[in-house]
Amino acid sequence: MKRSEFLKTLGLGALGSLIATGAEGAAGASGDQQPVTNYGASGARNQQPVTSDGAEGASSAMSIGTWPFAEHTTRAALEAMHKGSSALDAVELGVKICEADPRERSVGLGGRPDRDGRVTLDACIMDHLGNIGAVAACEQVVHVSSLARAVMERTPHVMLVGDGATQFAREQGFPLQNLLVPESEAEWKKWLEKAEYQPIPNIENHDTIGQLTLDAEGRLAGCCTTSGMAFKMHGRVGDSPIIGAGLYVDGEVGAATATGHGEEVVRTVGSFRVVAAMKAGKSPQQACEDAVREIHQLFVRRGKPWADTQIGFIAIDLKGRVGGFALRPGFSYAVATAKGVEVRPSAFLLA
Ligand code: SD4
Repeated sequence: MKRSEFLKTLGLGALGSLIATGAEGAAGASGDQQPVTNYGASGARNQQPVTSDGAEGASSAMSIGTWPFAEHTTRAALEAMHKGSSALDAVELGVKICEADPRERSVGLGGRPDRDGRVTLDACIMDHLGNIGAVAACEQVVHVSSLARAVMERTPHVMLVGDGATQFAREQGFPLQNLLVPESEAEWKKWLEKAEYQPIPNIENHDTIGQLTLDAEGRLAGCCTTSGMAFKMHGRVGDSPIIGAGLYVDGEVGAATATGHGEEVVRTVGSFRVVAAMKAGKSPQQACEDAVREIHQLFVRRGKPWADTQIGFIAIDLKGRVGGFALRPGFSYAVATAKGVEVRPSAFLLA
């Protein structure tokens, strides 16, 4: 199956067509694809932060999360905070819904396997005080977000990987189970037919959940959890469990999280970059846009193609302002406030 057809089968028809018409690889090293900030098909700036002045959210709980499935996870987090949960408890509760859902094939149970057919999960969690925990390349544990939190709260360390993470999970009473569902196994077997053994990022394989919460007491928290890039090399770790890359929270400023091609986000310490920009006075929206532009500029400087790549950031600040921005079309994120829950198509840099 051609890549463009594969994309279509995954519901990314427009992207498949784009690639089919030769857009794939058309830009990149030559730098002939100029960045144009896109705010929607009309070209109008249709992606505004929840408020431009930060009036909303200053004293009420809210949550944002990557991709449409965050509609449910942010709603759950918000409801939990309305009942008194802390931002940290709420963000964990939210992402666990996604981890437990076998239909979400990029997070937790049902996540797509690596090229050896093994489902390995990455996650990290951070609170407003700079407490952090992470697990990477962890097998057999559905709720790696909770395991990351256990690393944060019950060990002297900040990250456990591979067998060590699973061993810790066992010791802590986490149930161990097979995470490979038949649908993911079938997809992997299909992939094996061609088995392109290059670690090429497959934009069709995105969908990590990064979620951020702000509670009524002004505490921020964030969590990022994923099965990583589908059919990655065994042992590969992306940005999602790396504090500063896939997630960063500064309790005095704001928080950011990333999705997409993890290698590029690690290279640029993406989420920290977004929070640092907010600390320097940028709005969450401006900070996300700056980070994506800087990533794009680095692609150009390195002479690397970006046509096959997707990267998205979302951010929130202490005023309750939010932002989201992506390199390419197709990214969306959910925003849950007292006014309701809304899934927003993200603005993007390159058509
Ligand atoms: C990774 N950032 O492992 C993750 C994958 C992802 O949208 O977010 N895809 O690189």
